[in-house]
Amino acid sequence: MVFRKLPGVSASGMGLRLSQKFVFLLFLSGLVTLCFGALFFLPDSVRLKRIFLSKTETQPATVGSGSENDAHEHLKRPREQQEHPRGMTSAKGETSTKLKSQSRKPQISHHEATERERLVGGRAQEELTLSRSNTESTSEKETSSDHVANTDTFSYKAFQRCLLKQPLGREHGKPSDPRTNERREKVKEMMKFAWDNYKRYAWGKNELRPLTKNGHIGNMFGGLRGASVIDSLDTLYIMGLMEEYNDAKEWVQNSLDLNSNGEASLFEVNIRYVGGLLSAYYLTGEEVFKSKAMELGEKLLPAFNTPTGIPRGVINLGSSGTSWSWGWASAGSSILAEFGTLHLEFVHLTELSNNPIYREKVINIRKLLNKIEKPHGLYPNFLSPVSGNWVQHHVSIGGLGDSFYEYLIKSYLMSDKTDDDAKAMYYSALEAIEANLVQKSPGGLTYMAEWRGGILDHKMGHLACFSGGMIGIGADDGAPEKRQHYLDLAAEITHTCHESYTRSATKLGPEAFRFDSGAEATATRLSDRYYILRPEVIESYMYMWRLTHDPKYREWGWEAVEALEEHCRVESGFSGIRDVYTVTVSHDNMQQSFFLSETLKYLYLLFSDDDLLPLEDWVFNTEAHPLPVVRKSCLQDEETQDKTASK
Ligand code: DMJ
Repeated sequence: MVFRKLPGVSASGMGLRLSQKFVFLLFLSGLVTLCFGALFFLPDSVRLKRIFLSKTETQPATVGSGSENDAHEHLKRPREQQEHPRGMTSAKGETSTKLKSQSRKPQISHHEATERERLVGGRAQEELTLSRSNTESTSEKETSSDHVANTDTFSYKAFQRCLLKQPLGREHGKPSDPRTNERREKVKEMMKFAWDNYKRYAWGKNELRPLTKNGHIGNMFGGLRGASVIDSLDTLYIMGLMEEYNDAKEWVQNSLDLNSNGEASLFEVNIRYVGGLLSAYYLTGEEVFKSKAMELGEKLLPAFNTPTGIPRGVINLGSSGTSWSWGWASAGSSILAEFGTLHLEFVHLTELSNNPIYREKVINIRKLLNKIEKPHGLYPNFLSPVSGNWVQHHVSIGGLGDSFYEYLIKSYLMSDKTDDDAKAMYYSALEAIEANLVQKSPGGLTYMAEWRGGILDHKMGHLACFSGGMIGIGADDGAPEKRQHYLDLAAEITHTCHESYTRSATKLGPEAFRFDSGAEATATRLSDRYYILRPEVIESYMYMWRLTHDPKYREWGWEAVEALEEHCRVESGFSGIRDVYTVTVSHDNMQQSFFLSETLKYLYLLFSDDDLLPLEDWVFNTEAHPLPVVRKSCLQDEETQDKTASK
């Protein structure tokens, strides 16, 4: 019928001229291709897409899946019988063979170790659009036999014997000074209050909305739930809130469903969920945390299927394993603070599974970053996962860059000081930062500016305030002539961040503060005035206290407690505020999960003795989840002894 209306076309179509037939066929085939192509752009949940595409998409590598039993079953199968991970390709990394044997004798007995049975736990990227780009494969194909867990399972007992000290100290870090103890008890009460309200109004959701008394899910975790539960496990445990900890554990056992099919931030899932579960496992020895961490870790692997092995920021947690770059990131790039903040957790995934793949993925990232040319020795925030080149020359120690630097020094510390590449990269990055970004304000405040292709932006984000603590913990391993200098620099930065708090009406710090147009550590833009219960300033107080025992850090921490109580505590939890410069506060109705995981934990540690989670044994991931130092040779010795004894 349609044809009849076209000039020169007969009703039957049989009378079409050859050229017209050709054009028509061309049009038809174009249409079919377009329809098929459109399937790729449908959400994974659409049935049509699953029918047409399910067989061809990438599958994650196998370590075991589903339940712990499944995982163990898988590990028992001989290598050649193991399923080939369909479509899974390797990063070009190589297994680190650098871990030197450095036997450090454990100072606690086996008995002491087992006796401590408990008493025995952002970036506002939500609601952002994602830009889809193709999931490429690395050229180097990985075979299943290259990356399977071997049958030696991790020995928790051997791990405990390799710790230098008891994780919770002799009296769970109780300070002898009664006033400090009272302050510590206050922080514990805040945690209980935050937790109880979360449990009452938002149980199983990701965060509590304390004003509207309901839960928030958001879209950062790809459909995973319970971010506040996972982020709280270790905080509850170290505070001795055992009833609450047991509720959290039970929730993980019975309700943490990892079979979601949504788009998640690789970074956020790693630091909160993987980090939180790993930490809970190492502190308690509960197998459920380990098996959930392993199951989740496996789901993150397809994000690394790019030509360079640099992962994309967003990953589908379902079987498709597709990954994307954030829509707001320049030209499909990956973000330094995201792909650079996987190392600690991934090393532990390898430790626990005996599967080298996790370590290889992050070593590959490290190698690429080490090799690539860096402007003035600096690491820009955006990198193409396709070409492996920088996409923009924006450098920041705050958002987008921050935890990459943190993970360099912490990787070194967590390796029992054997990871020399991490060490070298950290100290040369720090040198470049000092030479290019560290500034002194007219009023004498030391700060870290941001760098945009050589032009300085005299702004420091709240996020950048973690750097006081970072530079502090790295001071001792710097060149001998630089050690005191690093400690001084750490103290100066921490002082500046404290100033950003004291210069506000609420005594809480803004999201970003500036040092231009007459400003000194104050926000000059309305949009920078908010405080969302972030931990970084308090985190630096905690580290600086441990390093110097200067009482001012505990005083500053207490000022923050008072301000949080006065301005952020509401009837049903804690909330962020929209403007730190006015005491008639407007609340943002969100109790962030990192408030329970980081802010309150760091405060509690600040008022505890140093033997609660001693820094000789524990390294905190960027979400404040403690991960143990890996003492390779000690672990091997202990495991061999166990095997000999059991024969
Ligand atoms: C946390 O999720 C982590 O500390 C991360 O590194 C940065 N942002 C938040 C807290 O501010």
